[in-house]
Amino acid sequence: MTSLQKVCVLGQGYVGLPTAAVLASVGHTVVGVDTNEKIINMLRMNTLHVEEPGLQQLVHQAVSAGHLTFSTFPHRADVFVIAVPTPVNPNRSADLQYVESATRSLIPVLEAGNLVILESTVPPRTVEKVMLPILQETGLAMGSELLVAYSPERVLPGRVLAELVENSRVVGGISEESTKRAQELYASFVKGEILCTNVTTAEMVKLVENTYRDINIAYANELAKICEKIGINVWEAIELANYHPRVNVHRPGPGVGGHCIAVDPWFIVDVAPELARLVRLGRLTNDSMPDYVVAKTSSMVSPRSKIAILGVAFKGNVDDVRESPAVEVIRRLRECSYELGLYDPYVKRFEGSNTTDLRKAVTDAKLILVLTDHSKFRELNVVEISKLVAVKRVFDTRNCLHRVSWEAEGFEYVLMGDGSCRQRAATFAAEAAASTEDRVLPE
Ligand code: SAJ
Repeated sequence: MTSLQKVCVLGQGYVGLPTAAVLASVGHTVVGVDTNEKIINMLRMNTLHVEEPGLQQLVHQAVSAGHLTFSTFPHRADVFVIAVPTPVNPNRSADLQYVESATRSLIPVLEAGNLVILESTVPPRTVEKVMLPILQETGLAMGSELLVAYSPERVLPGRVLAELVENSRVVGGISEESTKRAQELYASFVKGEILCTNVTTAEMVKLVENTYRDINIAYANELAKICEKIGINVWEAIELANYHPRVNVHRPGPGVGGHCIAVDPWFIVDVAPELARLVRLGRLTNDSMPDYVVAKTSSMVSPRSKIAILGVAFKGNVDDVRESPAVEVIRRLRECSYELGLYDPYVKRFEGSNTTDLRKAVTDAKLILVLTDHSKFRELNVVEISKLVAVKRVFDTRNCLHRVSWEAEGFEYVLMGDGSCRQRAATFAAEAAASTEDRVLPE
């Protein structure tokens, strides 16, 4: 067990705030730092800007126990954890301005023996090329007097507190001492394994994970298009393939959203554009899915008709719309002059309008278009919806509704990636012909 430390966590977003709270909950003295004064003032009044199960209570407890305070600038400490955003520039290179400014803000407070850990997702060699030149301004010897490490956050929104503690953690320092000290800090709250490597490998590991997922989803999306073309159901094909002990094909959908998987692969492209061909193709394939959904939707319902959209969030059971493929589909359908009714029980408001009124969204709709796999959609009152819509037709891009209930109410159920309806009809016709021949031939 490591000794209790004074820790400054820079960036109080969906990773920084939970990390600060968890560190404080095991007894470290933590200052949560954010340059956004509004956020800090809210946190001081115990109002959280991040919605995450259990977080409100954990922050409240840590603050009440005197282990967690908030500030707009870093204080002297033993350890500094940087968890700031790393968006992607319009030209798809990484925007490292927040990593740079957070690192720079440490210069006045750093002392010999301190440890600086970066957790933000970054292109490989960011610590070496971007942070170290700034940190050298302290005059401290890098890796011996000032310890520096990288450890990627790998938590899933909605499960952040559990995953912060339970997931394995990768830690890579610029020196052995840096790695060791960072490992000790994480060992104070991580129950999963702590895996040590060098700093640049640790940076790459995070990108390897999210890009694996992006390419896998791109493969599923490509399969969906192919299966539609050849008349089979991609969901069934993937499910059966996944029975193989070494196969795990992901799920097709209207595209990949969120601030991680839709962004991180570009950081690999950033460092080796000429080599990252598959990575780029995966990204482009997933980015093409909203177009595909819009084209299929347009073939089902004519412009100026009303479409009810179920789901605006980038994935199921979250209220986050960042990079959401649903937002892209909505934008394009509006451009094509469709009237849209939006329903999302998590997002609640989108572009200034209420999205919690299901009745309003589906009334007079000629199509129900499902774009997010919220679990709540399986419990929808189909009987009531069937009385409100103008045409009983559903296009499910996520395979997340209870198909039988919708078909029982007379809905035509179109599942993205399922070309089997056409094929089934052809199979029945062929079977009928074959059975006639069977009867005729022996005689
Ligand atoms: N999606 C599919 N098909 C699938 C799985 C996901 O279309 O089979 C879509 C989702 O609907 C969503 C997008 O992909 O639009 C991303 O969702 P996600 O659940 O795959 O990932 P995130 O962005 O919520 O979180 C990921 C996680 N990384 C991995 O699972 C490898 C998380 O552990 C990381 O901490 C997080 O990125 C991050 O911060 O990088």
